[in-house]
Amino acid sequence: QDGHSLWLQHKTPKSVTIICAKKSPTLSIAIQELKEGWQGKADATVTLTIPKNKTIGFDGFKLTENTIEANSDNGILYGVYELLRRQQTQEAITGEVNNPSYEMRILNHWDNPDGSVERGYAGNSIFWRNNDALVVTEQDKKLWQEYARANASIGINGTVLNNVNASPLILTADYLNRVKAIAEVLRPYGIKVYLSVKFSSPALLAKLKTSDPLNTEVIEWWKAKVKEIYSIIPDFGGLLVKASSEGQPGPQDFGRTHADGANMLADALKPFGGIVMWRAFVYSPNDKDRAKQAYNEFIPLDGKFRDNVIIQVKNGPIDFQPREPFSALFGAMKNTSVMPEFQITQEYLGHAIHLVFLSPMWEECLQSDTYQEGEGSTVARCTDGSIFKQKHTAIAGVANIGLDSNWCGNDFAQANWYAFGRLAWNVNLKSQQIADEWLKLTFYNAASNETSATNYATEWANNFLLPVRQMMLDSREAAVNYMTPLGLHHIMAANEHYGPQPWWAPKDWRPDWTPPYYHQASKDGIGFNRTTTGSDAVGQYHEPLASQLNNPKNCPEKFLLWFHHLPWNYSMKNGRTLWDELCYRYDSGVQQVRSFQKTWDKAQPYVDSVRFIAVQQNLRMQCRNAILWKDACLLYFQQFSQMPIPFHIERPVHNLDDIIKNDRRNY
Ligand code: BDP
Repeated sequence: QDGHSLWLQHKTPKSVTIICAKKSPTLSIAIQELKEGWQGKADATVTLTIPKNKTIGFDGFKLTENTIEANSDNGILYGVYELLRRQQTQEAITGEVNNPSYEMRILNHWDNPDGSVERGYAGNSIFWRNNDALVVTEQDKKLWQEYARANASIGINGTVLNNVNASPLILTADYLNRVKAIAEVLRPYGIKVYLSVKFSSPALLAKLKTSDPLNTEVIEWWKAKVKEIYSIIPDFGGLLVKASSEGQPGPQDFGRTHADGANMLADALKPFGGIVMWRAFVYSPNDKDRAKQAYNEFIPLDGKFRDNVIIQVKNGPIDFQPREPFSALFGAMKNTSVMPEFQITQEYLGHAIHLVFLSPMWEECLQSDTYQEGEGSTVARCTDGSIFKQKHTAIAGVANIGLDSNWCGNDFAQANWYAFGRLAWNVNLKSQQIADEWLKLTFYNAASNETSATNYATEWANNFLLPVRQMMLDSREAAVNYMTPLGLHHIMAANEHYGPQPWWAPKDWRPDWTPPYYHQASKDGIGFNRTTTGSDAVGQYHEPLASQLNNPKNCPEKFLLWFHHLPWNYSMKNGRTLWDELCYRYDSGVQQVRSFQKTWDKAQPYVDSVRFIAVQQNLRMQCRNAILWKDACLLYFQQFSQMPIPFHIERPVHNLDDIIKNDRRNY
C-alpha cells in the first residue's frame, strides 16, 4: 500500500447491470466505474438517464438506489462517483438534486517547464519534465488518466497546467502539443485544461516592441495565439494571469490598469467561450500596509471587467498564512465576478511534513460573514452566485500533487486535495463529514466475511475513525498555535516558509518581505495596528465588522495581533496577560502534536505498515519542528516582553543563539 490509489481503494464489486441508452467516452467510464465499484445490492439494475430536468444544473444529478439522472454526461459521471461513495461510506441515498456550488472547480498547478514545482513538496511535475522532453509516453498517459479519475471523483472540472509565474515557452507549438495530449486524456473525465501566461509573451516570443495591452499589434498577437490554441484544443478553458505582481510583467508596465490587461485577453477568448482568471495578488513595497493593497487597486476597477473575466482572490489579504481574516475584496466587488483561491499545497503550513487538515481553514473563510449585503453575506454566498448574479462562478486551489507515489508527499495531504474538491462541489459541507468520508474511503479495509465485518466495522469506527478524525479536525488549530497564534502572521523563514524566523530582517531588504514588518514586536508590545489609529485596514471591511475588528475588546482573539498592536501585559478575556497567553498558545500547539503522535501510534493495528510508518515519521518531525517554533518565537519575543515564561509550561530546549546560528539547518 503506497497510497497511490488515494481515496479510490479497490473493493471487490458485487454484480450489477447498467442500462444506458446513450453512448459516449464519459458514459463508458461511468458504466465501468459502476461495474468495478458496485457495493449495493447484488444483481441490481441501475439506469442512467439524461432527461433534461430543469431542477438539475449543468453538472448536477439526482440519485436513487437504482437510477442516476443528469442533464449531461459529466453529470452522470459525478452521480456515479457519489453513488459509489455513499455505498462505501454507508450514507443514505436520499433522492434529492445535487448541484455543484461553483461552475468551475479548478486546480492550479505551479509546475514549471523544467519539471520543478514551485512550492511543491511531492516530487516533480506530473505534466512537465526537462524542458525539451515533450514526447508523450504511455506512462505519462496512464498517470494523467489516474489523475483525471481522482479529480472527477470529487467533482473537479478544470486544471491549470503551469505555474502562475509563467514561462512564455508554454505558448510555443511544442508545448501546446503536449497540452493537447493532456487535454485528450482529461476530456472524458469532464476536465478542461487552462494555462497560465506571461503578460510579456508578445515581446518575448514574437519580438514585438511592446506588450502594451492597448497596442494593436499586441492585441492581434493574442487573438492569433488564442485562435491557435483553440484550433489545437477546441474545449480549452482559458487563461490564468499573474500580472504586475511580485516582479511579473503586467499592464502597469505600460501605464495601463488591470482591467485594460484582463479585458484585452478576455476579448481574444470571448469568441471561443474561454475565460480569464486575473489574480488580485498584488502589492508593492511603497505602501504602508501590504494587507490593504489588493483592495485599493481593484475596488476602483469594479464593473470595468468583461463578463468572461473572473478576479481570483486569495482567501486572506496577505498570503496563504495559517490564519488570516478573509480578504476584504469578497463581497465588496459587486459588479465583477470574483473567485476564491486556496492553497492546497502547504507552503506556510509545514510542507508535506506536517499533518494539517486544511478543510477547517477553508470552511472558516467560506463561512465568514462579509455583511456586504446584510447579515449572512458569507464569502461563499458572495462568490457562488447566490448574492451577485455573476456570469461565471469558480474556485481554485493550488495543487499539492507531484510524482511521488502517493501523489502528495504525505498520506494525510491527500485529504486536502479531497477536501478542496468536496468543498468546491458543496460549499456548505462540514469538515467533519469530509474527514469522515476521506478516512473511510482511504483507510477502511472491510473484513472478508459478513459477521466479522460487522464487528470489525464497529471496532474500526471506535478505535480508528473517531480518534484519527478528531486529530485531523484539531490539526489546523494546532499548527496555528505552534506557528502563528493570536493573529500573528508571516514570521516563517524567508523563502522556504517552513521554520520560524521572526528575527529575519537583513538591511537593504524589502521590509514587507521580513517578519518584523508583520509582528512589530518591541518593548512596548506586539502586533500590527490596522485599526483607525493605524493603517486602517479595518476600514475596508463592512460594518458592523469594521467596528468590531477595530476594538481589541470585541475583535476575535484569533485575529487580535493581526489588527492590533498591544502591550505585553494587555489583559486577555481569560484574565491572562497577552504574553502569558502567547506562551500558552505556543505550548498547547506542541502538546497537540504530542497527542497526535499518541493517536497515530494507537491506530497502528488498523493501518498497513508502509503508510503507518511514513505518517509516524512525519509526526516525529512535525513535533520537533513545533518545539523549535515554540522555543524560537518565545525566546525571541521574550527579548522584548522581558517577562518570564509561565512556570506551568515546559522550558525551552533550544538556545535562541543556536537557533539563529543554525537557522535554516534546523529542520
Ligand atoms: C507566494 C509564494 C510564491 C507564489 C506567490 C503567488 O511564495 O511562490 O508565486 O505566492 O501566489 O505565497 O503568486
